[in-house]
Amino acid sequence: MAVEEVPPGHRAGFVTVIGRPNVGKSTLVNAYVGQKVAIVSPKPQTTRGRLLGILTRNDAQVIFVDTPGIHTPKHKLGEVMVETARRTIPDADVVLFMVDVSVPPTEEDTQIAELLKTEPHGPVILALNKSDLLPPAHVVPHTESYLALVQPAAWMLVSATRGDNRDKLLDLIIAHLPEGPRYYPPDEITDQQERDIAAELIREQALAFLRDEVPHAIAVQIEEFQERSANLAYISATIYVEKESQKAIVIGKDGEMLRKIGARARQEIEALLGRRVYLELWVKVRKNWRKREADVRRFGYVVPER
Ligand SMILES: Nc1nc2c(ncn2[C@@H]2O[C@H](COP(=O)(O)OP(=O)(O)OP(=O)(O)O)[C@@H](O)[C@H]2O)c(=O)[nH]1
Ligand SMILES: [Mg+2]
Repeated sequence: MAVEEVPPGHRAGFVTVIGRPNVGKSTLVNAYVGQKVAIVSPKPQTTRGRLLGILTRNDAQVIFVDTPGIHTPKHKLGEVMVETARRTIPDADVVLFMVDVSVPPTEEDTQIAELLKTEPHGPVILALNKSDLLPPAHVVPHTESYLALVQPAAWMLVSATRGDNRDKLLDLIIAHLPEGPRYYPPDEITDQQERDIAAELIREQALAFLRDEVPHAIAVQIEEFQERSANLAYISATIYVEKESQKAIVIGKDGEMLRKIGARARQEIEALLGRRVYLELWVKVRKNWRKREADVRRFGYVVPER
């Protein structure tokens, strides 16, 4: 690949976004990239793998590494997720540690701060997210509690959804990146294939419509992805669950739930691909797959190689 011309002083590097589940890591990465590269939901443990969101400007290329929320795992899938997140730390030029500042630090935040003491890492920037939900009386005590946990190179109160301080945080991140040329062509926004994002968009709708443990027990596999014509793609996918009872819930009465998930997912995939999509969904049981190493791997959840 030819080295692209960049202006003098150009900065580039990898920024791993770590934090406990549900603090808004994927929301922030999507906002910076300007497109949905990572799915988002109000439920914890949405992101399951490492994925890139690439922001290219004239003066900088920031490669955000979105990671699964760090938590105490309860099954093999959880172990792979947490290990995946941990592994990104030593390779990053900047660690963006994100917390939910609207609440005080939790046990998981403390665990992550401990993790940062053992893993070698570059400068840490603390993103105090969800500042829009922070009651004024709590601004100082919450901020101080988080600053006591980790001594960051810099920190910022931010709202990923409302946009407050998002640009300032980005300037701070870029200021901590090394000078150098781009790693990726300027039009590249992620490392994922279209079919991988399509599978994630189906899982996102399952997370949106289903309750309790059911959405967490889901894995989505694309069976077929065909271009039927210049403006129509045919996609067939299987939604795997862990129990017969979950299968019944995902399908719903007279197939109503599956139709709802499919209709919304189809719209999202059409927006991604920029063409019409014919989406066919199937539901199958793979008993306790999250506990079985071979199944977890089969569904594509593997700790990435260095
Ligand atoms: N009020 C408010 N909500 C936010 C903000 N940022 C994210 N959220 C919401 O928080 C929820 C979780 O967001 P995600 O981006 O999926 O969180 P995550 O950290 O990637 O979660 P995991 O992938 O599970 O680790 C979603 O409902 C978001 O809309 C924010 O700044 N303010
Ligand atoms: Mg996420």
